[in-house]
Amino acid sequence: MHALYQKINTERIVWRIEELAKCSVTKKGVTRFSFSKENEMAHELVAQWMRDAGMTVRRDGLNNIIGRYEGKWPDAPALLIGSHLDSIIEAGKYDGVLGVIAGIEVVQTLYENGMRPNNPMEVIGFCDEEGARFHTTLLGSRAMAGNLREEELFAKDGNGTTLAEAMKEFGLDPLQYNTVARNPKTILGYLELHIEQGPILEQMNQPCGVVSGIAGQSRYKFRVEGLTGHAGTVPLSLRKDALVGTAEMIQTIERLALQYESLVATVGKIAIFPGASNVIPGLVEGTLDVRSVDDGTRMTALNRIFEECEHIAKRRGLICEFTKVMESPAVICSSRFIDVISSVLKEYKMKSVQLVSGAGHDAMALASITDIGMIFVRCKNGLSHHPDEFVAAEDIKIGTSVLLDVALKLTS
Ligand code: HGY
Ligand code: MN
Ligand code: MN
Repeated sequence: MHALYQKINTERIVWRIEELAKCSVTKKGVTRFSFSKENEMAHELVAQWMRDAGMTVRRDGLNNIIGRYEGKWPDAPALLIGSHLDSIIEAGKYDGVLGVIAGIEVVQTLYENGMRPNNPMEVIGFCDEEGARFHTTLLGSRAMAGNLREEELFAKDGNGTTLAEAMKEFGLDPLQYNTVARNPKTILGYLELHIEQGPILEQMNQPCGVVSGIAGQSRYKFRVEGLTGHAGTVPLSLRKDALVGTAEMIQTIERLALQYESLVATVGKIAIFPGASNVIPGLVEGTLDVRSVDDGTRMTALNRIFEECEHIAKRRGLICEFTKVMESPAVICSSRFIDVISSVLKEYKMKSVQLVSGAGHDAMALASITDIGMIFVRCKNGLSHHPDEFVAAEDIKIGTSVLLDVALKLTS
């Protein structure tokens, strides 16, 4: 445990998390979409705290916010420490935010104690990891990894605003999106502290754990088209009811997913058209999210889902279309980072619990250009993507201190 453990200012971390939680369009939980007023408020606060921590601050072409703390070797590759500042709808306070605020605290602790690592450190607040607005997840981190596709600039939000238009409103030139890509030679690696968003660390009574890998994910949108009709006059046997057909498909998706140990599948969003109580639904639009640590399992399950949904559609006289929104293979964390994190956890007398993350993170985007490492922090009842998400101050302190020690071991 580094001598700086006592210098970590937990009150300041907790206060900053609370301040960011106020940057929300909803009172219930936190709702902070990318390229929104609330996101801008959060970025202004984070920029100030980065400056208070002795960092120079810039924003890149996708509105990722980046603080840099110079090391003794200014031209050496930088250690990136980050997470995301956007949220889902009615989220908790810690998802993403904890990793950014803890990263700032690591640098501020070094700065306030006159310490300089050999390598520079950069703290990054990614603009859009959740994809809650445009369904374009890992937007800022995939752009930084050079993997954003131009067609994604035309993804639309619920109001029909494209990503490109939202970027322009922020004074950004969408066509410059590819200037965000980082040269891998300038990066030592990427480290992310994140709440576990699951129950394992709590069950094992461990404040922190080390992530061994992140599940791959496929995100699709779908349309099921039938025939609108009068709810009072069309006999059931003659209907092409898009909603009843979708309901059968959703149950089939669950039945298929249950056949694969490591797989999860979720229909998280559906919209029914025309959406009147006395009209047979003629169209349903929705989303499908399928994940597994094993890419082969995920692809096999996806193909079976498409096949069975096609059979249901045919039998009911419906048209069913799935369109891929994004796909990210499972990633393995760097063994070097896993070893360093595990050794620090042992110094803290913790078991070095290794976990696979079912949740996606910006680290999976950065994995395509640099070594990645993730530290999980216990969260109450494993609850996340929920307003009651909670992390104890003591675990925040331990997690931030582990992050500090790991960062120093990697840059000294
Ligand atoms: O969906 C996820 O896995 C993450 O919260 N973006
Ligand atoms: Mn999340
Ligand atoms: Mn997250």
